[in-house]
Amino acid sequence: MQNRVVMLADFDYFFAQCEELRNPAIKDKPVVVGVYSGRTEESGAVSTSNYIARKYDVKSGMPIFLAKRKLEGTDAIFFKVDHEYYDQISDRIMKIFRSYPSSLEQVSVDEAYLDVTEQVEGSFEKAREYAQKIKADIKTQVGISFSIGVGPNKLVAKIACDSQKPNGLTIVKPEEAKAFLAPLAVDRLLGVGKKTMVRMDQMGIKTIGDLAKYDCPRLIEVFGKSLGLYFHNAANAIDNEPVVEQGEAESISRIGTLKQDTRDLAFILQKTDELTEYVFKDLIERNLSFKLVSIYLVMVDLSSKTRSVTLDQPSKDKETITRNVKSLFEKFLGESTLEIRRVGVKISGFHKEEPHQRSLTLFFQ
Ligand code: DCP
Ligand code: CA
Ligand code: CA
Repeated sequence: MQNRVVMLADFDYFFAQCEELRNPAIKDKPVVVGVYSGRTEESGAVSTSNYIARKYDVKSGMPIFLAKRKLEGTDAIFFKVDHEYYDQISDRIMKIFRSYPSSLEQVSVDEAYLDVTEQVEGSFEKAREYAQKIKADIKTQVGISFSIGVGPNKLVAKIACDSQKPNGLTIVKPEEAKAFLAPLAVDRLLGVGKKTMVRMDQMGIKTIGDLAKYDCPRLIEVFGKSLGLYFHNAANAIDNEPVVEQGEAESISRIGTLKQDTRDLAFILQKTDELTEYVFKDLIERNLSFKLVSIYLVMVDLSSKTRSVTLDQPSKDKETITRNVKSLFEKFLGESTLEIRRVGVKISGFHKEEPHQRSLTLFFQ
């Protein structure tokens, strides 16, 4: 069997790069994009930042006030996340990816795998040119830069991509894959979290190379058959997962924080109406109808609850969402006495109206 050539493309500092794209003048300043909870000016967390801000040790997930402190005295610019805009940019890039005759698997808003084996006839040299062409095309057509990792499978492509950012192009040939992974810490492998890492450390396994050499039956004893085998294979750069387009999302949802904790229905519905707008927009774009409407709540004590209602008939209607969200909240408020902190709206149970629409569009592009 011919070896596969798999690429992972991961957009550079994505949300912040999108902001630079629409305000080119900020490109040489620290740029931070954050989610503001809306309670006070400063509360919230950093989603991402450009590489200039990263020099000041700003990191994703960090509280915004801390990022502000680290950037004190600079001309840093802070933005509120604008998912709608980032999704648009992402969709444009994914659409161009899909126009290349390779299989594509979008894994998140800023990441996709491409299997280009046939296009490059299994050659990693040709893969380099191919990757450069994709990068140049997107740069001219959309204006976004990204990093690409190329490897014999998804696992190696992903780690290759992470090893050189931003604007990286890292190629790991099949015969180099094991040696490429060997010196890296085990937690670079998907599925090795903190707990597993501690356990492996106790077993004398620190690097992926240590794991690759470790007795496989013993790994199975410790981690169970499927996980043990997965670890053994992954460490040996073996991964046969195909690149396949994911099915449509199974639900569409939005969550938001209320400006204050409350049990006031009108106040809550003001927020959920806003969330419903976004949910409904996604629904229209995907041309789906739904059969299930749910609400999600986080209470002041941080416990969370969901409530759902199944419709008699599939619906495509915004009013159906609004009406059911309202009655779910009315009912819920009658059952609980706690104040509510965060709320969410979700629709699911999708029916697709025209199942072939997408492949047809692809065909006629
Ligand atoms: N993101 C977020 N909160 C996090 C991590 C990420 O909201 N804790 C969002 C913002 C990022 C996007 O997801 O732009 C993609 O995440 P990545 O991990 O790929 O990070 P970036 O694209 O920002 O940077 P990099 O250049 O390191 O890929
Ligand atoms: Ca990224
Ligand atoms: Ca990413």
